[in-house]
Amino acid sequence: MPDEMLRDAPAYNPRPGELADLELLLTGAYAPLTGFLGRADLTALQRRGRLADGTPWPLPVTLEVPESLALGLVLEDPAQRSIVLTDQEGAPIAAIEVDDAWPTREGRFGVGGMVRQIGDGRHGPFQRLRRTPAEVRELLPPGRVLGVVADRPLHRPQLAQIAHAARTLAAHVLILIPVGDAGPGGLSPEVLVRTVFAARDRMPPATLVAVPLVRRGDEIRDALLRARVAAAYGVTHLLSTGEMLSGGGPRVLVPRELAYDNRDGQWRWRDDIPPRNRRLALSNDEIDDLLDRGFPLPEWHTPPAVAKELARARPPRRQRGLVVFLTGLSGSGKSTVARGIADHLRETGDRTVTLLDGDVVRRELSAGLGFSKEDRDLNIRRIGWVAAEVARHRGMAICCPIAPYAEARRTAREMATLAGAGFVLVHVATPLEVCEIRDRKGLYAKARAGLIKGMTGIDDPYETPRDAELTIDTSTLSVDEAVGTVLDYLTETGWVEPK
Ligand code: PPS
Repeated sequence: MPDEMLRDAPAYNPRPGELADLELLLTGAYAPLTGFLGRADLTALQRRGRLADGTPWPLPVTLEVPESLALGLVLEDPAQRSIVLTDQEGAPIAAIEVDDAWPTREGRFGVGGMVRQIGDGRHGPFQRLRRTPAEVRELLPPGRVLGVVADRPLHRPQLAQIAHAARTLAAHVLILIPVGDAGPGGLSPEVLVRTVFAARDRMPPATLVAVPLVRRGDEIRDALLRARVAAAYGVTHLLSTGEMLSGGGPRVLVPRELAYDNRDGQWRWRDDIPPRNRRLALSNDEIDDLLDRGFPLPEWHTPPAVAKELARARPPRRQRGLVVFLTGLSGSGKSTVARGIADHLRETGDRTVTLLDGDVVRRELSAGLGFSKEDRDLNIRRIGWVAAEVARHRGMAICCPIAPYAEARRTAREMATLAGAGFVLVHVATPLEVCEIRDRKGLYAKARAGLIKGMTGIDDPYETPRDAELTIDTSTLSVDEAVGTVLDYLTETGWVEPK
């Protein structure tokens, strides 16, 4: 269809995962797929793991649009069935010629059909590293190609496995770096790209390509899709990093576990090294723990250039922003403990401290809000947002609202995490009876007398946290002890420097 015919076509900006799929469709990485799947293919896929024409295919590749947009199309008329797909800024990337449309969920329609590139189709970060499968196949020397999907940083054991496999196969190495979403360890694509490049001089000659692969969360199917994409890029042998698979695509090599031999500093098969000379590769948790505490990753395990990138991406906890979030019933002692922590850290700590106290927040930030679920959720959202901003700038925010709902607390945690900060949830679990006896503000008495409604713990819910890092009870601890318990925890876990 000529482009003038697209002038009147509606435009739509797909979600990031759909845009990633779109790019893989346009570049041919999803060959033989040429568009988003329609119902016939989706049904066949669900029933038999194959497309309607019998081609094996691991995963649905789908596009959803608003109902109003889908209903405006006339599928029988080639001039009225296209949608222009744009990037986030609204620039056109491609057009889909819709040949199937169906309701999926409230207000949304699935659409299937061929996609066609508009302009150079480029969008998203890492443009310089993105190459189409055809471009890459062109670059590759003839012969075998060992593919590695580098979804984690490459440390010495992985590098040794790559070198060994490349040597055994006499293969050229092609490293595919998935940049569609954060990796399994939560590493951003940017960090992943930087760490993989930092390992480049420790690899046999290799071609590196960024590919917008997005994981769907089903390990086996995700691995099968990666194998398909790797095959499109010319990979003949794929070094597996996780789940094992067969069928379609390149041959998959399952590497044996390597260990460090401290007699000569070589990495070799674990079982070829006597146990007393053997050092096992560090687990991801061990690596994170070292970084969190500010220890250098050991050179026997990680090339210094890779270690440097990782330390840069994950500075020690004591240098990161932090949100300490105390939750508990009214009168549980949250504010008193929070003030104690704040006082202590203002005197001795390295961060600026912002105390987001309940009363102050309700006056300054949440004036006008009441105590309905909606208002409480909004209150916690606002507190969470401010706290995350404080922590983004490496400060410390201490919050002490009741925060009775788990979901709202989770949102606050998420916002802090996205800001690159720590989040420590402290459940101040003083029993209701004790809070009620204290009744500093007389609210419990009023609630019992039916004078106020919706009092947390009386006739309004409090969802006990299951994800608290710490639980304290001020009916069995003095204020000083409670403050001490929190400070000890923060010191032991590396968030606060010991003084
Ligand atoms: S929430 O649920 O997190 O939004 O609540 P929060 O902002 O922490 O406000 C709690 C304080 O408001 C007073 N108050 C009530 N609490 C609970 N339920 C009802 N219905 C209610 N009405 C007023 C109460 O004094 C709380 O203060 P604290 O410091 O927790 O005792």
